[in-house]
Amino acid sequence: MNTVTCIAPVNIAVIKYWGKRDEVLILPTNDSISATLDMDQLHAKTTVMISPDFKEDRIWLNDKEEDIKNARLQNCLKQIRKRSQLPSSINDWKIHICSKNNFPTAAGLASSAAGYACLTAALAKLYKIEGDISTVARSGSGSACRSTIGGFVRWYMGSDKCGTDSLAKQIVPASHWPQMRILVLVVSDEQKKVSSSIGMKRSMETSELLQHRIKHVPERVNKMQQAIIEKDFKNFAELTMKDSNQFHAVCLDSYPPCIYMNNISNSIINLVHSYNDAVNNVKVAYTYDAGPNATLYLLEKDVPAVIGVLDYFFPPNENDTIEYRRGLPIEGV
Ligand code: 2P0
Repeated sequence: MNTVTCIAPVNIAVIKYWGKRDEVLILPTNDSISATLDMDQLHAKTTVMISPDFKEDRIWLNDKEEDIKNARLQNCLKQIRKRSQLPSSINDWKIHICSKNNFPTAAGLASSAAGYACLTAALAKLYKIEGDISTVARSGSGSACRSTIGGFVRWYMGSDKCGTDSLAKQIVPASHWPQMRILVLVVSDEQKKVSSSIGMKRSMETSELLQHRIKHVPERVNKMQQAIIEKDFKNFAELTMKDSNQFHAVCLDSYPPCIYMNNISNSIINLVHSYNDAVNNVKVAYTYDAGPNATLYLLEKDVPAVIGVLDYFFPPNENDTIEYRRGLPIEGV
């Protein structure tokens, strides 16, 4: 086979990854947990080709040629070629990579996660690699390891120095909790000013709160895993919101602060708490990545009522492109 095309979805963390203990190998300071979205929704699509006619490795991202010498890209390529099952004569051929996202890049919608997961999956297929590929995706972008697997996924921080045990594993498939839905509210599709990599480096160097967080995340991760296994939405939702809030508090505690959310993001937080108070239950949870866009976790039966409230307070714009009427299911791999 000379050409392989793969699709990999975005994942949205409910326990956030923020901080590296090794910048080069991309080893995190804590475990994290996410849900991988359905394939049909926000995703990256990558085609890789190998040919004796290609003179050099090349990559195009969203129709624009990028530098193949990028260190993270090279990390992935080296690992893949080392594990390749192709005959060595073919292994030496050059490759061309073409990748596209169907959503805004670098706007806090986990574009690098989907991108590197997709690239890794396509290369693994082309080079006939078997076994775990999450460690390869991780070396491209940390959160990408979680997008190589469907359902609810835990990225174990691992303990060895080479990173061989810093990998993603499925907690449960999407079919375990088929009522779970995700609404992505695009507040802004502008590129973020401080990239996640720079932001988390700054937090590691300057935030005392991050040191506190690192000590307490292990307990929270276990509680979250339990809530998912027991399908306990109330605990799941409260842990999700608290973790998002703590992550953004760490960002503000960094110096200079990383300000990812804006006034609309904050209004959505207030709206979610007001809604939960009004119905006297925890029906919706928000979470924010390194950007102003909100992701809401809720159950299918509550989607119509929540969308009604959102439409009332944030009337849909004629130009809105992302269809969120039904809520996005998580991926059922
Ligand atoms: C997460 N984020 O757990 C957290 C929450 C952003 C906020 O993982 O430097 O793009 O490539 O490893 O993977 C974004 O971090 O950073 C991220 P690198 P990555 O989803």
